[in-house]
Amino acid sequence: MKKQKRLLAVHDISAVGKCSLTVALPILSAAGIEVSVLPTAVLSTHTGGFTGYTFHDLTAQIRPMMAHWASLGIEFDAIYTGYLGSFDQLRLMHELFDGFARPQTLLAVDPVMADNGALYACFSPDFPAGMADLCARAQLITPNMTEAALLLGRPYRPGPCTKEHVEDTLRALAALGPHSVVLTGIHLDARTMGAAALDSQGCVRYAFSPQVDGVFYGTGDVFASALLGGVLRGLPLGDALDIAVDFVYQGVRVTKQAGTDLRYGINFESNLPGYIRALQQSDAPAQEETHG
Ligand code: PXL
Repeated sequence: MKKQKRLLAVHDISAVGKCSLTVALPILSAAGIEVSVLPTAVLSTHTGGFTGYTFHDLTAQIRPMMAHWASLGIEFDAIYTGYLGSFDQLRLMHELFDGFARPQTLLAVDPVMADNGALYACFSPDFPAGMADLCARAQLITPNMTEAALLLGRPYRPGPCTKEHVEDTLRALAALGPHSVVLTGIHLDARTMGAAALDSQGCVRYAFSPQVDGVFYGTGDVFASALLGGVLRGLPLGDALDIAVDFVYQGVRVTKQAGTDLRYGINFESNLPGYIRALQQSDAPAQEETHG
């Protein structure tokens, strides 16, 4: 039996409205990854669509938790950061990487901070530059098109966009430092939605699904978690991309069909068995051999 990979997921806990940790935990667990958590804040709901939410910041807990793990010699095969609420938390992520990134540790940064052309209201205009410094240390980043524009200090161009624009953006993001870049929320035409990946060899891959109208909260977290599950199982980035795009699409499709309140997030749970099957079918033969 292969050694199980241990991942540290650094996100907030939004108690209601599936996103961040309440999404990362079940999806990465379904992928067979051991998930440890570093909660950055506790909110009664996520901040999109709900009003009057509570927010309890956990920044003061981060350094003591890291010190305890270091004292125990705890190691992680991957560190996956998502929504970070402040410059203090960005600085602490650098400390986390300094202390826990070994040469083989996968550092994945999802620079959650913006969508639909706008920075989330809770962030100051200089936050994207701080996030870009964290992205520079990652092996894999997963911005949407708005976050990509902010990381690069370029104007946001609403879609549909051209492949030239997508690939120029991918390469500019890779020039910041990460080995691999996955751009989400790409429309090349009005009927499809998808993502594009630039791998460490410089190859570009696209994956698309039909466009479903509506604002679907937490889909960025569902996507990044599903992608990372595939990458940590040893799949090529392009195969992990196909699986993650389809997984998000299936969740969005059944949620739209059900007609439920979209603020609660998408029903990804119904297709977790399909996600696991897709991962198993794509497992590299070389990896299978090591199981035997
Ligand atoms: O899904 C990203 C996210 C994570 N955490 C919180 C959020 C959001 C998006 O709105 O509000 C607290």
